[in-house]
Amino acid sequence: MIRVTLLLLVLSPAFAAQLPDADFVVAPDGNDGNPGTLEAPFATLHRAQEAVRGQIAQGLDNNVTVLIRGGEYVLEEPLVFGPADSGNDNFIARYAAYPGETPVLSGGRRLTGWTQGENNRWTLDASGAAGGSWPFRQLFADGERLPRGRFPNPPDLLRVASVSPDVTEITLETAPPVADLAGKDAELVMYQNWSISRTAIVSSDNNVLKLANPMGWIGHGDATTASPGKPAIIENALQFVDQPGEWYLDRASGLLTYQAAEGEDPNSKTFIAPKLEQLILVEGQPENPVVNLRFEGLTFAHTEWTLPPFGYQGIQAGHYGTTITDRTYVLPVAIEFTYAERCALERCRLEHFGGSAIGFGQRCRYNRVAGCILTDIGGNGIMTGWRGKGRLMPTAPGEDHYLAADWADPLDVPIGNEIVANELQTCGAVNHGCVAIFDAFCGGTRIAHNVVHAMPYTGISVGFRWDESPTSQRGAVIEYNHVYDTMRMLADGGCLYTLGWQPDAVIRGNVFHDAHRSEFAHGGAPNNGIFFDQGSKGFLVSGNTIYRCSGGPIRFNQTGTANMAWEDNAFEIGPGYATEP
Ligand SMILES: [Ca+2]
Repeated sequence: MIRVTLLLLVLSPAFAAQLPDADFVVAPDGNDGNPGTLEAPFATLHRAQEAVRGQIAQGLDNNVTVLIRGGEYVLEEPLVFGPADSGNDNFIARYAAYPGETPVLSGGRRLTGWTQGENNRWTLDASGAAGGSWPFRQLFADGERLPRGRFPNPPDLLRVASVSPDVTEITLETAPPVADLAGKDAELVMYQNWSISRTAIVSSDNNVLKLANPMGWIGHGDATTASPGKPAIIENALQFVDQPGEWYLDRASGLLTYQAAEGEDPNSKTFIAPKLEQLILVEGQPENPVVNLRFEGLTFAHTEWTLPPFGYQGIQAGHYGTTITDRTYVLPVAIEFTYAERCALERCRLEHFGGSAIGFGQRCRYNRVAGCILTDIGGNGIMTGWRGKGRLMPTAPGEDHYLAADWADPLDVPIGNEIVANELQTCGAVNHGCVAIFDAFCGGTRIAHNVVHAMPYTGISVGFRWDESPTSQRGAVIEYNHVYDTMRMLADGGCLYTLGWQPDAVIRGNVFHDAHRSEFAHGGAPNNGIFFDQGSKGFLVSGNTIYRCSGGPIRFNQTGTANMAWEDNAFEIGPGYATEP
């Protein structure tokens, strides 16, 4: 009986056409000249967006749904959704995977045509890739991130012997096997205490490297700046391509070199180099937000991240700058929301990104990320209070500009956004001082039921003001999350990290464990289940279980137990069990 029903479903086009609730359908083998039906689908999301706009312009009297068939959709440029693409108070504009299928929206380009050389080294002319040559910094094969040619090979690291006063000349304890790295696009990567730095190497004389810019965020002492003893690696020289998986792009010629394993044929794999930095921008206007726009069941993949002109001098949690007195920046997000309300990403998969993944910026309210999987993200995973755009308060002369700045207009404070039941892993894959979930200068963000793991630094970071001064950050609810296997590489963090005064904030029912201490982390500060850093105040800490963290369950810096309310927690399990920090 069941078999007969299924056969009918498959064989009856009329019935099949009625089965999914769709106004428009997109398929990889569709055609934008088609009407966008199941039988004659569109080919591009851009065309579907135009069709949806037409319906919205006439006034929605129902939800409008685009169903996207399985397969790959290569985006030529980011998809931009504005007020003309908005649902309304009663109805939703929805872009969803066709039931049971996996559409992939990719910012990358396939690279094909490898030629075998000696010693399992293969080359490919990447200048012929669709859209021409571009200096990509990430490369993926069959769903795996491939490392740029690196010295030394993991797990080995270099160590800094000495640093010039202007921090542009680094002497290493060991010389790399190339006498002069001039003209090779090589980059020094340094593991600072809780951040990393990436700076172009101009030239070298054995173990003495001359850099294009000062190595670190200058003016904050040794913690974020190159100093003796710091671990480092050199990335991106052809001579360092000597391990299976390593690669090098000659930016001038477009020649890509890849080291295959014995017996591996790269022509049997799918190589993708990302071209776009962003995939989706949802951009409302202050008095005309984008509302009720939803993305469901989609896979977003392959974004590029470009090294800033002064290098990446990490400060904390995906923020970077040059010196403590100059302005600071935040990594771009692949999926960016500004002036958006009640929008959602549900059951989506986000993977292989160069920068950060999802950001909710100014005046984002009651939006939701639920049931999504984020993996292999170069920067932060999900950010509420992403301040890459929007007007921020001026800061006093001599202070760090923008880093700890609140929104200039109180109406811009993101309110009531939810991050629920997502799995986030391997964020910070490129810039290792990044976190899975970041929340700052927001009202009432709910971060609940998420699983966060395999992190190089902290899992969840809440608040971004380094003292007890009042800010818009209040009422965050961090509950029922499972955060573990954090602090694999860097120091001075934990499963949950907090800063500043956060009235009505709640940390409830979480399970935090295995915040490690990496063997090579530089700097003495330990790693914990919860690290309440400078000015942390106003939290109810209730019903949490925290165990097996290298620096103990709880740590305070420039705050203390009296600034929180505590009830019914278990700090350590087994013989170490305690109810108080
Ligand atoms: Ca190597």
